[in-house]
Amino acid sequence: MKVCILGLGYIGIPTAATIANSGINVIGVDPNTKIVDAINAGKLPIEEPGLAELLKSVCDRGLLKASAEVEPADVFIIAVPTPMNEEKKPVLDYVKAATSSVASVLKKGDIVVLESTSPPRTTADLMRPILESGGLTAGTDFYLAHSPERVIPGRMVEELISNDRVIGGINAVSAEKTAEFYKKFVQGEIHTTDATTAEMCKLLENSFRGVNIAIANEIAILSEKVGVNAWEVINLANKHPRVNILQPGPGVGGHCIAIDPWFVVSADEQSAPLIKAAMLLNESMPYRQFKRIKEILGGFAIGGGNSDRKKIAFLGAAFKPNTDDFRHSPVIEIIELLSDISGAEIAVFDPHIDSEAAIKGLVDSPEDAFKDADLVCLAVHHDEFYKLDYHRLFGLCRNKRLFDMRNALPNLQAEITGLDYYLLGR
Ligand code: SAJ
Repeated sequence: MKVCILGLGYIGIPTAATIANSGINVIGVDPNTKIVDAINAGKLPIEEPGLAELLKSVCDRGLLKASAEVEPADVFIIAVPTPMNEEKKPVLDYVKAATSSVASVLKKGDIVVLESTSPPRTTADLMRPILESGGLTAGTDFYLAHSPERVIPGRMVEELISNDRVIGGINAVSAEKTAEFYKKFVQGEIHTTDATTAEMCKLLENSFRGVNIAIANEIAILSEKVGVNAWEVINLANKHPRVNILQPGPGVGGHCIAIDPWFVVSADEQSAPLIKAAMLLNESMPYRQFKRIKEILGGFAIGGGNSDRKKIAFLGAAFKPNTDDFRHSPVIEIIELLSDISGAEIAVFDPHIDSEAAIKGLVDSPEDAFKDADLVCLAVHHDEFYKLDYHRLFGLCRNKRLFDMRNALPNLQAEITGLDYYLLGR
């Protein structure tokens, strides 16, 4: 058996390595030759625990190779990006291009699976005609399905095997054939359904999470007005056996929870007012933190002289803890607001992000961030940030102020003399 995976990103690479590790020959395809060369050299272009070792092992065993060109195979998995445009509409150009590549080498008996998170009816209405353009019929000559992934960055290698999978076929035999393939490397339960139900299932998983985070953020906004601690309110509410409210934060980043629910809204805006309102609320959080920072620092001298310029340090810029991924990071949005409007000096320290990354003010050490700072913002609760020597570091600041956006360091207010401690949600 040979498997061809189109799209070597945060999902394509772990999926290719996991399938190859089950003894199947895999070819990974990506137009980005830098990624192709890195994979063929057994080098991982992304950060993910355990994946570098797995990738090297399957490359050394000759089970995985990468190419810029699609090749004939028995199973094709499309795991290309499905971003959103400025109007919050899905962009399916990469799915169309990958599907056309597959159509050029498709033969009888092949299985084609879309893994990319896509609007409802993408598999049945967009992909099927492209794949049938060579004269083969989907569902009989070849099999077509959608199988969304649910892995969480940081646990991808483990979850790709252990998570249950939903597999939706354009007909029953497509679902069955695709399920048989996934059973070769998935230990979780396989749930079969139709392709559009599988698409909706994925979108609603992330919409549910987005709405849950939105209510946590709304509780934070309310708590700041009412004068209670949102983290305590939520913690106590969650003692109820049937309540599970997630955590507030400076915004929702990444390319999943920040985007997928908009695919539901774009399917029929009138039918999704709650999801739309939740997404807009989450998107308001970065600006709210920018305003809070301005309040804490008593406003900013717009373009003022050196004595007025404030230095603001950020601990973390990634979109979530313990990852190097800063795509759609709300912290980046806050930094851009500060840089554009306030003329503040910004320093950002994030141990997970490569020092060459295009982030304004990125510094190599916590000392460089804390030195002469007027305010330190704990923006991402990376594990490393629970172990810093804050007594020494705050001694480097011009003013000892901490804005804790993640309720990560509440104990510091009692431990560090003269520290002004501010908390998102209080
Ligand atoms: N966030 C909060 N509060 C929370 C949890 C998260 O503000 O309580 C923020 C995070 O800081 C981050 C964003 O939301 O900015 C997204 O975080 P996440 O923990 O949801 O991480 P993702 O987007 O990498 O993973 C989600 C997961 N979906 C669900 O849990 C339903 C994952 O299982 C999916 O595979 C992934 O989306 C995806 O690729 O769809």
